[in-house]
Amino acid sequence: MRDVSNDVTTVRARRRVPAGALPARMAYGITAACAAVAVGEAAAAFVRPQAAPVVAIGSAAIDLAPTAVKVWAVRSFGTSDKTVLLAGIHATMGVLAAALGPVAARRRAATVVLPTGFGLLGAWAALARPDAHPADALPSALAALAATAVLLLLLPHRRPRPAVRPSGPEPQRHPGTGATSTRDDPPATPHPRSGRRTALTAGAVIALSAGLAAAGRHLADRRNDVSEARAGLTLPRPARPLPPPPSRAALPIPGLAPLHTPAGDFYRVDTALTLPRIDPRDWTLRIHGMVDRPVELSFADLLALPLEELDHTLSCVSGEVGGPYVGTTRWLGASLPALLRRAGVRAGADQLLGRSKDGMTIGTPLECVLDGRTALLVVAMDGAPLPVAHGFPCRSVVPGLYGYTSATKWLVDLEVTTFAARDPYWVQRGWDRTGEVRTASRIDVPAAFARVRAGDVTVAGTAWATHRGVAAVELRVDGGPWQEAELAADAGPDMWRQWHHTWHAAVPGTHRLEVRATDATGAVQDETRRPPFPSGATGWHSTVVTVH
Ligand SMILES: Nc1nc2c(c(=O)[nH]1)N[C@H]1C(S)=C(S)[C@@H](COP(=O)(O)O)O[C@H]1N2
Ligand SMILES: [Mo]
Repeated sequence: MRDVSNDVTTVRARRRVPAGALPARMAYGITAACAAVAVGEAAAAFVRPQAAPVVAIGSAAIDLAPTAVKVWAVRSFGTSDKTVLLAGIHATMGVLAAALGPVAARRRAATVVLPTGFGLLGAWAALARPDAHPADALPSALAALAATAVLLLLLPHRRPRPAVRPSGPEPQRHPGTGATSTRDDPPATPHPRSGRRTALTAGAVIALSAGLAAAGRHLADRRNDVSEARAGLTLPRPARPLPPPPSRAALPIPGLAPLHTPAGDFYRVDTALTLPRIDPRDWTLRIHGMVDRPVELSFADLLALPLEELDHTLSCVSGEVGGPYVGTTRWLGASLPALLRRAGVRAGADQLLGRSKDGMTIGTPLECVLDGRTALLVVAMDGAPLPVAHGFPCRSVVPGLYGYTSATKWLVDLEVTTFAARDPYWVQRGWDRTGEVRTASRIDVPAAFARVRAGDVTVAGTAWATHRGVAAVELRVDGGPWQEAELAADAGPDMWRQWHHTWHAAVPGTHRLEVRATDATGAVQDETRRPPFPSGATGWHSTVVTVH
């Protein structure tokens, strides 16, 4: 017969093995999470990058986030919003995994249940993507299996409890919390396995995971690399080349945003956590819906069409007054209205719905596309094929509208439809259907909070009322009378317009400069301060400078 007291001693002796067990178990939970993420990434390299569990969960979070959160994220983190989101997901997983370790050590079922929960969440998120296919669930499933396997490998195994509970001291309760201390309520009787050996195993798992994740990323990049295809593209010459803008459209004032934004500096706003990489040889565009003759184009077909150039200022509805989400470039593309005429738009249609490779939908009022403005299926900006981040190989551009209602990147499908039948992505989230660009103006020089010497001070900036054009810009100091600024030469209504003004700054101290523009219809820029949601920010940009 077993000696009960002896048994207790054995248990006590074994309890010393996982000394500092809690931190170790937390670390093992995190190790399991690392393995899961790595396996998920590696598997996604074979399926597709968007199917990696963390990316899929992040994309779902972007789609589900309330508008207020999205606006806040764009405002607070700008173009780094996606990095911040992914970091947040990894951090959350780290915390959950650290909790998982100790729980799984106590409750064996947790080694299966919790990773399965994570796997189901990832699989659901991956399958909920608009362009999902069943294999997208695979990386999450394998990730969950990896987590379970690692937990089983690292955590102490529970042994059958002795039939008679040893009559040891009563478990102590921590004062106030009611929680029982782990020391007195051992969840599991660990194998007499050396803590050091387990730690080594965990280290090996982490090293393997890092290697696997790096290999997965490398493979995914190689499998999805379109840089060669992009570099190998020869752009046809435009059938209707645009003359260069008048030289006096660009003012030589240091600190003023250049008339044409270099492609590398062009703002980027989209919901894509992984950039869609489309080989132009695999690209097709379907034009269908309420048309007489649906059209399907290959990329070669597109390049064979007469291409046009357009100097145009693209801006984002999420931009704050005076903010940076605006840029000007020379686009090259095929005429969108010409293609729509070829397809034959049926009566009653009022929306052109663009769909991107990653399932984004952007709806443009059809009348804006067909009213004579230069609406393009763009293949190049700034003299080179579209960068991947800006929609390679093809995007739409319709002057006069914010990007979210006109500028579908990675465009693969155009449906002629009605607003009654379909709400595009942003409209479903409460944003305005039309997205007409509001008149805006910005002071670039002097920079905010600059210190300037008393005397003549150059004030300069830019103003845009895209597609209507800018007729006047005025400036005032400390709420005084409005003074007309001098406009640079007009480079067309679809472009922003630079302006400058000489301010006789006589009085030392802090001064507030304000700007407002008037568009070519004679409407003065709206003074009311409104946030970007739901139809674009309004209000006058102001800046504070100190004269000394
Ligand atoms: N596929 C896709 N296209 C998109 C978006 C997106 O999220 N996905 N964002 C739109 C928005 S809100 C803007 S302002 C412009 C920005 O274009 P850019 O990133 O080239 O500056 O792209 C538009 N096209
Ligand atoms: Mo936007």
